[in-house]
Amino acid sequence: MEDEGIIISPDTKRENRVPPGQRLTEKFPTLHAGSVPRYDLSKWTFKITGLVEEKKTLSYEEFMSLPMVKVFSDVHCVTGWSRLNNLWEGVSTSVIKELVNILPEAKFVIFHCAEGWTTNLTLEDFFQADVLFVAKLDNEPNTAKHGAPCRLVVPRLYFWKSAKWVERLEFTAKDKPGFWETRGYHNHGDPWKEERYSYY
Ligand SMILES: Nc1nc2c(c(=O)[nH]1)N[C@H]1C(S)=C(S)[C@@H](COP(=O)(O)O)O[C@H]1N2
Ligand SMILES: [Mo]
Repeated sequence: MEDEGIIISPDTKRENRVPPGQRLTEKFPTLHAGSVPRYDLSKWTFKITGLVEEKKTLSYEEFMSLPMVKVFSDVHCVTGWSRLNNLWEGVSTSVIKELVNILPEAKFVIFHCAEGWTTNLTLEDFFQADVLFVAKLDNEPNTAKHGAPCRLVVPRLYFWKSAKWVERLEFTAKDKPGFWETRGYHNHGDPWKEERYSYY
């Protein structure tokens, strides 16, 4: 697959691709707090804010005409299911660096989603080569229940970090634990270390 220019998420090359405590499913369950938002795409925007030289707002057309890449990855949900062999297509996070100048003080990015749902990543995790905002899954347009029009996928972390219905990025110097991270989930979420929950 590599010769087709697909970015292969490194965890798919492990001899055992199923992290501890996970079981495989062929299905693709949906999980979220709140309801699936209904967007008027003619009014939908994607905003980049916080510690950037100049804030930026993109329309749906502008966002969808950004260059896209393909990523092959596995999905590991903290509730215990894993879904292998997903082929995503969308906007690589590296494109964000071409849209705005991120200030050197920025160390984290916060994802602001529909209904006020948030999650947080370090810039190091955000800019891994296999992280993208997906438009398609397995060659079909992504669906609303799985986060369309703008769904982040972070293959190397538990799936709750893969924010659905992203509306705004905020670059920050200080971390801001998100919806699940402030309700007992681990702040980082590496499935290979079983970073599921944190106990304060
Ligand atoms: N905006 C938003 N994104 C979200 C969530 C959510 O509640 N709201 N739930 C997360 C969790 S806990 C999981 S497991 C995955 C589920 O994604 P799926 O419904 O596509 O399987 O979405 C993540 N992204
Ligand atoms: Mo989850």
